[in-house]
Amino acid sequence: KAISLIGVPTDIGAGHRGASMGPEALRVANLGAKLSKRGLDVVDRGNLQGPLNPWQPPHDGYRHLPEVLAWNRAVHEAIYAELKDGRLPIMLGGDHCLAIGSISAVARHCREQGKQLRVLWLDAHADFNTADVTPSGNIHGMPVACLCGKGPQELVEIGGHVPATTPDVFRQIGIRSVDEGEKRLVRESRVSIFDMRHVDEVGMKRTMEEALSDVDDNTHLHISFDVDFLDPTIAPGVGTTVRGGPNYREAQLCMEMIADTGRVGSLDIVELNPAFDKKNQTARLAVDLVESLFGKSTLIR
Ligand code: DIR
Ligand code: MN
Ligand code: MN
Ligand code: MN
Repeated sequence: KAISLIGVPTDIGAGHRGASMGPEALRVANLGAKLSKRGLDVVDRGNLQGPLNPWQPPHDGYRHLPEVLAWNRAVHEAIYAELKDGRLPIMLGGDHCLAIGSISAVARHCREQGKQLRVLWLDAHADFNTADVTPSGNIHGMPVACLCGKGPQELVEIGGHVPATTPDVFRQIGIRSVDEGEKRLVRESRVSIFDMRHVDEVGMKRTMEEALSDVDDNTHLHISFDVDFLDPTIAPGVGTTVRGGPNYREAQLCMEMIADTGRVGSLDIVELNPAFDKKNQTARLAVDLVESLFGKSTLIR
């Protein structure tokens, strides 16, 4: 399988500066070489370009909306072009607002190809805020809502088709921080959430069996991997840590079970923030987990 790495060096949607350094941290942790070693044909396309972070307060409930739009337009075009070329894009973020561009591109591709789209949203947060309920105005807390048609018109329309996706394509795993007003929105949207209480009660194995239960031969799996999904004791290099996330073994099992489906079609690695990290350990952990997502196992390959 041919893989394209696409760096998107921006923290435009985040509440802390530094996710803009994520793409280079993943390269320094040898992401490309480790995937090549697994027999994959990997090309690093370099970085997309976009506006600098002006670090302004919110306007009408959104921080940096014009800049978020510019970056996401670039992401949409780049990811769509790779998929059209038959390649598997890995977006190296950057903050999670960029999933609006990447997933709208994947959804457009799936519509054209008649594929069933499933998005595995690995995150501590539901990212379902809107301007009315956001506590921060940070658009990295809003991508799932935007993709489902709840958000500023420019962002909601980014892939041409409105809404880009519907809530039923999402399977959210690892969730343990949902804001006050966001709780009602996720309940009303009926997006499928396997929160940390669920993982505690039934274990990661059954959680993943449930989350992957309707994956079939016609499914395109998109993985949106917010690194704050992981417990902060193993992954300190993110801006918004939330205690009580999956440990190393649970995260490995999650990735291995996704790999076993053989249906991974695209991936975002987002919210990695080297300014909070120590010796790039969180980037190295993310690379280790992505190797498992692409089939690395203890006894076979
Ligand atoms: C919080 C933080 N829910 C917000 N969100 C995220 O500001 O909307 N942090 N996604 O990574
Ligand atoms: Mn997120
Ligand atoms: Mn998060
Ligand atoms: Mn943040």
